[in-house]
Amino acid sequence: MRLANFRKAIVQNGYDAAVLTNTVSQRYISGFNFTDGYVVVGRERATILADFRYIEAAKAAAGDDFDVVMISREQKNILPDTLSSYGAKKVAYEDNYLTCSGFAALSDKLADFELIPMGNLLDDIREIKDAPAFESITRAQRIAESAFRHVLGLINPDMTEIELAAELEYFMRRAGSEEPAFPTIAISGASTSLPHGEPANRKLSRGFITMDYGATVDGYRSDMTRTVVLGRADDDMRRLYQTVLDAQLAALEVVCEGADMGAVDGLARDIIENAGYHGCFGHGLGHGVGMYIHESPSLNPSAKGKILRRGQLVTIEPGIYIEGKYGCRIEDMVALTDNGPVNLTDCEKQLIEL
Ligand SMILES: [Mn+2]
Repeated sequence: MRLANFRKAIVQNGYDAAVLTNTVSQRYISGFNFTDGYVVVGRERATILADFRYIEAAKAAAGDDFDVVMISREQKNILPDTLSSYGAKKVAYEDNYLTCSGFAALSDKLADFELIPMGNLLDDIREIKDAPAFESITRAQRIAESAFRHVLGLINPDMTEIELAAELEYFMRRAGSEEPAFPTIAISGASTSLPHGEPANRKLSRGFITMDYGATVDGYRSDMTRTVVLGRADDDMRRLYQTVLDAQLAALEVVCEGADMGAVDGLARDIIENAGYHGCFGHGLGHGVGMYIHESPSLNPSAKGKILRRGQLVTIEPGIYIEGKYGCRIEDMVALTDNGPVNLTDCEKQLIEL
């Protein structure tokens, strides 16, 4: 299905073939995960080009749709030779992902072909998730949720922020996560006013603890944020937490296929503004998640007029950050499926005091 969709786009754009150099694109299209080599897709044929380190695994992973050819010293021209065997002239390349030197090397290898930048061609296909993508993200999310419940029993004032991040990551790894979805955020006290603060080698402060993290399954990421309190929350903290939660629940009510992205953002933003937290929600409401942790679309004030589409997946993550004091964010992921919006996050979010 993925290969067929990509091939259709190749034909529609008048290309003869595409050379995929980005590992995420290669895995998405071929199902094979490797870090060096090429996936070549022509109008009729497709080939995985891998060296000795990967060739056995490539042969095992490749379905009927892909030829597997070894890159070796004796076959220096295997990439142009493969394209020539397709009869290709116009060849699309991944300008979004190649470095300048990577492009120079590719141009050198493919001097006899017309190279055309493919822009967002494949990213746009990947943005609309199929059922297996949603399943992988859901599995990753289930792992992240169990890690959350695990650390709730461990958090104490003698633990450092780095230890908390490590506990989350170790638990997820043992539960089958390929790697953290992104560098785990586990911050406490005054650091929680930094939306993307880094865990430090210092003991957890009393007050808010923000954990923003995810797992990876089949190359797909999950993304969740929970804010808990070490000790007791005072009235200001309770009011702030409840405002973030109200904003999130309101946005979750309206996010769906056909909704205006700017309007969903605005609904949550107005709740926070109207509660008196002016200028304290300085980032967008949400973003797409897939094989990258941040993908299209973006829910933010400048997305007015952009419409959410079936197959997209977005986070809903309002926050309030009081400079020098503390902050709070609550984040779920919503899939816009054929059966309507589905919140993939199944994790408690009433204020937890530890
Ligand atoms: Mn996020």
